[in-house]
Amino acid sequence: MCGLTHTKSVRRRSLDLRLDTLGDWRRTHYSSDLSPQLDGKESIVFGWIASIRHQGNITFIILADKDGFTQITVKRGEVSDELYEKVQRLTAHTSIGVKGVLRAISKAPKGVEILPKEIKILSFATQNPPTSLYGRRLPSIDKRLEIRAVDLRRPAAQALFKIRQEVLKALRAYLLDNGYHEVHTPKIISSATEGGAALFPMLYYDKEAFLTQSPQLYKEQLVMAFEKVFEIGPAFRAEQSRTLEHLSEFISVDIEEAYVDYRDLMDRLESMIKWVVNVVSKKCANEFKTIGYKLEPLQGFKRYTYDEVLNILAEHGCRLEWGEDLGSATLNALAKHNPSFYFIVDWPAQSKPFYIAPKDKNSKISESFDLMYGSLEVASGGTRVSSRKLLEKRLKEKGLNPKSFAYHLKIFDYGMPPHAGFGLGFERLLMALTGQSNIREVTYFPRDQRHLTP
Ligand code: AMO
Repeated sequence: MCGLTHTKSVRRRSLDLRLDTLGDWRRTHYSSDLSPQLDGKESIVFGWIASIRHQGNITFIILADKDGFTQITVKRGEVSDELYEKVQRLTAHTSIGVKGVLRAISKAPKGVEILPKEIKILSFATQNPPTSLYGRRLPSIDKRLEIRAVDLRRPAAQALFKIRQEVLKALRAYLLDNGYHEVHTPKIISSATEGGAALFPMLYYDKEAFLTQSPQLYKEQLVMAFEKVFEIGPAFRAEQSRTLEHLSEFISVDIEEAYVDYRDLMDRLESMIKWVVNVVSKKCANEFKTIGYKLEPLQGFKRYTYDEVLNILAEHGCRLEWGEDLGSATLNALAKHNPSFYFIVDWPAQSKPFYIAPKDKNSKISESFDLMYGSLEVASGGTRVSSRKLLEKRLKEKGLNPKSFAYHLKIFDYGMPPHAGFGLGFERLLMALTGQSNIREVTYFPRDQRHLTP
C-alpha cells in the first residue's frame, strides 16, 4: 500500500475513533519488570504500538515502552466484541494503555503476554513514518531527521542512545571517583578562545557576545580553587565545513588539573577511555548486539610525535611540510597505519592555540596532544601557559588583543599554578565506540549548517 493511500485510510479510521483519557490508570509494570513468575497477575501497561498483526481470530500487538517490548494477545470470543473491534482499527505508533492479566508463554518477549480486559487509545497515529522500525534499508539521515523523535523509536537508535547514556554515566563516574570536581561555566562569553572564525555572535543586552567554543579559560581559572575540575556541556562552533564529524553544537568533556603536565593528562585520558570501554561493553552487551558492532578491549595507546607522523606519512607517499596541519587525505593514510586509538604529541606551537605551552621558552614545539581514533580526532589538550607574560606574548603572536582577555590575564597575577587539560568531543568518542561514520547518528537533534530544526 503506498504511503499516501495508507495515511488517508488511517485518517478515515481515526475519524470515528474516540480517544480515551489517562484518568486514574497508572502503570503497574514496565516491559523490563515482566517475567513468567507474574503469571495470573493483573497489570496496567502503557506504550506505543511497534507492530500489530492479525492472524485469523487473534491479533498480536507488540507494545513498546522505554525498556523494551510486551506482547498483547487479543482473541475474538475471549474479549468483548467492542474491544475486539477497537483493536482492529489500531495502527502502528498509536499510544495505548492496556489493563489485563499476565500469562506465562515461552514464545513472547520476557516469556509473558498480556490478555487485555480493557484498552485505552490515548493518541492515534494518523501518519505512517517513512522509516520502518525493523527495516534494514534506512532512509537517509536527512530524511529521518525530519521526524527525529519518531526515528529514535527504531530499536537500533534506541540501542545507540542507551549506549550514549551509559558512556556519559561512566565518564562522569570515572571523573568523580578520581577526585575531579564537576563545574559549569558560562556559555555566553565576551571573547573567542579557539580562533575567531568559528564563533556564533549574539546580542547580549546592548553588547556583542558569543556562544562559547569551549570552557577553556574558565576551566583554567577554576583550577586555582579546585585543582581538578571537569565539565560536560555544550560547545558551539560556526563550522564552515560540512563533514560527517563536525557539528555546530556538540558536547565537550573538558578536564583541567593543577600541578601536572600533558603527559599526566594523556595517562588520564587513556585510563578513562579504557575504563569506559570496559564498563560499557559489559553493561550494553545487548545494545551492541542490536547495532551489530563489537567493542574490542583496548591495547595501550601509541604516542607518535608530530615529527614521527610526518615520517609515517612519507612512507605512505604523503609528503607534508613541517608545521602543516594534517588534512583529511593524510589522516586517512594515518588510519591505515593505526585504525584504533593513538596520540599525536608535540605539535608545532604555531598550529596550537595561545594557551598551549611551548616545550621550552623559545621552542617551536608545544606540549600538546591530539587523541586520534583512526582518522578521527577525538580529543586534544596540553600543558598550559601559566605565566601571564608568556600568555600575553602568545596572544599577540596569534593576532589577538590582550585587552580582550584582561579579565583572564589578571587572574594569573594571583599565583596561577602549572596546569594541563584536555577537551574531548563526546559525540566523536561515541562514533569511535559504536562504529558510526556520521556524527549525526549519535546526536539527538544535530545542529549543522543545514539543520536549525527540528
Ligand atoms: P578542540 O578545538 O580541538 O580543543 O576541541 C576539542 C575536541 O572537541 C571535538 N570537536 C568537535 N566535535 C564535533 N563537532 C565539532 N565542530 C567539533 N570541534 C571540536 C573534537 C576535538 O578534539 N579547548 C581545547 C581543548 C583543551 O585543550 O582542553 C579545544 O576546544 O573531538
